[in-house]
Amino acid sequence: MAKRALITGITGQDGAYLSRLLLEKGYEVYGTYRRSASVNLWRLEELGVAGDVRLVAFDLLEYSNIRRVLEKVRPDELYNLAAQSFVALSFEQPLYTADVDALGVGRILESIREVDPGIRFYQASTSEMFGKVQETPQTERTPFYPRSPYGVAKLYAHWITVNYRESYGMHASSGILFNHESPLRGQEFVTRKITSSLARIKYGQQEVLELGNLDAQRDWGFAGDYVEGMWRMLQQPEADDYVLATGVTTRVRTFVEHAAEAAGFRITWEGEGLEEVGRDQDGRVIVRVNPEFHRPAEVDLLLGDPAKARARLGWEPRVDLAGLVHMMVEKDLERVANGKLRG
Ligand code: NDP
Ligand code: GDR
Repeated sequence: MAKRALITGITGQDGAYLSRLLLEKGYEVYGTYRRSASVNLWRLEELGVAGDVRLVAFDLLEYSNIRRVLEKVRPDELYNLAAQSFVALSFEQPLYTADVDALGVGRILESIREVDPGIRFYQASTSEMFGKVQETPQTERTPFYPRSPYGVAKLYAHWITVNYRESYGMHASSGILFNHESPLRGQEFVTRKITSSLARIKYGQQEVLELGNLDAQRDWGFAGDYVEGMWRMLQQPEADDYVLATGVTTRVRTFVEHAAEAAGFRITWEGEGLEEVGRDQDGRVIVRVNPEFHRPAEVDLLLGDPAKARARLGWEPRVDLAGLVHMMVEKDLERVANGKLRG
């Protein structure tokens, strides 16, 4: 009999890639969406899987709803990808973020415990939990020091997952995933903001790309590779926690330079701090710093060590930064050319 998976947050970036992967593996895939005036299925549509997943209305804020969904779907595996995932917004909506990203996970775990403790559970933990640098590269044993309400909420979610595993013997794993991107990334995140803006600038639909901290360093991988790691975690005999990362870190400004080059621009930086601008080969300012995009507290450097995932799960990232940048820029150029820029 086909295995049944329930993916929360199926309308997001990772939900789309994981759906495709599980469908290819022969799973019956159920996915949760938030009921609203217009449900956002564009990512599932772009991957050609929108018609193959079964959608269920669900909200992490409502315990009774979560419990009924579990009773109805009775999944073998539950991947909790749903979250308020934008770090910058968490400074504006800290309590909402905690309710969804922290308590929401407690609600799911309680529901699993009551409905069927045999359901295998994946929690979408994050490198944001490392926050202020304690050591690099960061591993499963690096101390946490979150720097945003999002990171703090995700830390609760991480530990409550560990706690249910240890208290009730549940197969609950936490994937500590470093930033992973794709052409399906939301445009509020810096990589896609860069690639979509440069594509618009290229076609004369935007003048300047405005950014915040150009010196933040991130370990950026490809989302399609990372969902494979999520699935592998749930196939292990024992549940555990794993870092997924590439082991390479890059500054935001370097990402801008690579993306600009892929879009046909050559960037030269000029000025310092809030006055810094990036000019193209014709001397036109196409990148500018806007303090509005700086955060009250920043995570300066993320660099992960995926050795444990490599050794135990046989997991390797396949797409490197250059491949990722090209994939994203090419797709956004194509979308702008066709008048179909989404996300
Ligand atoms: P997205 O922001 O693209 O997707 C988030 C999903 O969560 C959307 O489907 C959204 O629905 C849903 N959602 C938000 N709030 C609620 C709620 N209250 N109830 C139910 N569903 C809700 O995130 P990603 O796909 O990039 O990330 C997936 C998960 O992995 C998230 O938990 C994120 O925090 C975590 N993560 C992501 C990393 C990354 O680099 N991408 C790295 C590490 C962790 P809607 O479409 O209705 O808004
Ligand atoms: P992050 O991703 O906060 O790491 O969280 P994001 O792409 O938002 O920021 C990365 C870095 O770029 C800097 N930055 C900007 N960021 C945005 N969004 N917009 C800008 O204009 C800008 N300018 C500079 C940021 O300050 C930051 O340092 C992502 C999310 O997917 C989380 O859900 C996930 O848990 C972590 O990655 C791992």
